[in-house]
Amino acid sequence: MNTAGKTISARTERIRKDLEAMAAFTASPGRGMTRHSFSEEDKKTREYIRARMEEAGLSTYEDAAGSLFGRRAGKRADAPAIMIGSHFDSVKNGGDFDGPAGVVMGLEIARTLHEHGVETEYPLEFAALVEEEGARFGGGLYGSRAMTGRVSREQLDTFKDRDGISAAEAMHSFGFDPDRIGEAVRPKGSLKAFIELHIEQGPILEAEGLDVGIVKTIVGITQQEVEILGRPDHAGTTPMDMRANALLAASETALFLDRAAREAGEGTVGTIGRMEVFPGGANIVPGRVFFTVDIRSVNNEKVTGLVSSLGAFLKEMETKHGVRTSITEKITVAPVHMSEEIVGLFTEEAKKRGYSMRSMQSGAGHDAMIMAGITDVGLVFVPSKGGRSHCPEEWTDYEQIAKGVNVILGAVLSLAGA
Ligand code: HGY
Ligand code: MN
Ligand code: MN
Repeated sequence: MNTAGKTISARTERIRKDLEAMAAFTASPGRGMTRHSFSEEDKKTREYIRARMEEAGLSTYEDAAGSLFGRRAGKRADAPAIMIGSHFDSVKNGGDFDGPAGVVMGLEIARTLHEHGVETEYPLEFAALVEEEGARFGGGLYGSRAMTGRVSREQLDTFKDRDGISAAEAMHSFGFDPDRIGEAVRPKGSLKAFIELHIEQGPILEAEGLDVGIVKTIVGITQQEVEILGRPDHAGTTPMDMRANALLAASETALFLDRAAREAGEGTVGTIGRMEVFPGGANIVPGRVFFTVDIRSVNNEKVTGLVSSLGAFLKEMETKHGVRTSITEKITVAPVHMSEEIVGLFTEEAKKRGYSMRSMQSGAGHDAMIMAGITDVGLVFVPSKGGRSHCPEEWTDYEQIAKGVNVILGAVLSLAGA
């Protein structure tokens, strides 16, 4: 979209500067990015982002859930806002781009509009969302779920980190009152759109040598937590046929999930990403095992079907191994389709700028899939080097990010009535 006849564009060096600065705020220097919500690293990152928002002329605020926003007024003060951004927390030992690339996209758009003195009809809100990964409290997509009324006050007490600190306690330590979580809900009609840029976290764009991916669908996701209770016994004196070995039941369940996901087809995936064995002694038969389950598919029936067959399998494990099992749902989101209008605007802008592109499905979850519950959403992917993500090797060239920013900038200028 031209502004007074000229096409305004992002500046790569500012994108690089922001991402390099934020990359320093990690709890695992030298071993990738570890930035849990409401941590020291969160605080440093949040303050860095807030400073850049204010430099870009935005008025900043934090909502009751702890997400940070920078607001840019539009000519129509009471018009619904266009929200632009992503999350700034990370997985453990993850990469520097998953989340922050989308937050920096927002900062760069805000700066570009500011320096060109662009006025829009609609107000804009640039978002830096917390706890999308759920790496600290489990479940995830927390900032967007809070805005859409999908975080209860009770969950803030029950969702705990590995040290037993609840989300409510962590929020409190950061100056947020968990009792006010309901105030984070965005009133119906208060948003015109939610637009996110994200790294692809997969191999397609790089393999096909494309500049941007325009996401049409995000897969359905469920994350569950399983506990298997057997009996801790002496590893030397307990005969093999007299054991209630929780790890054996857990191991057979892992093999079951892998097989069932492959057999489900349609790109369905099932993963056990975290497993903890207790009491964890070399000479003790495992009495308790905790593990996470992550199941995704573009076909929601595959997700629900896999969850129920997993539950049935756990019951079989109870009989076979003399253990007790429990399964707790942390989050479940159905597949989501992006706004056709916004997909069209992205496509048009990419064409105008001569960028190569393709439409895509996202196997990763994003805040956009939750925001789709209250407004139109759009999501642009930029390539991931080697398709890698959620690891220190995660990388996207800054010029590639700039192209994604330009595609969104053009769409925002159209949507916001510049
Ligand atoms: O798990 C996901 O897909 C995202 O990275 N939170
Ligand atoms: Mn992620
Ligand atoms: Mn992400």
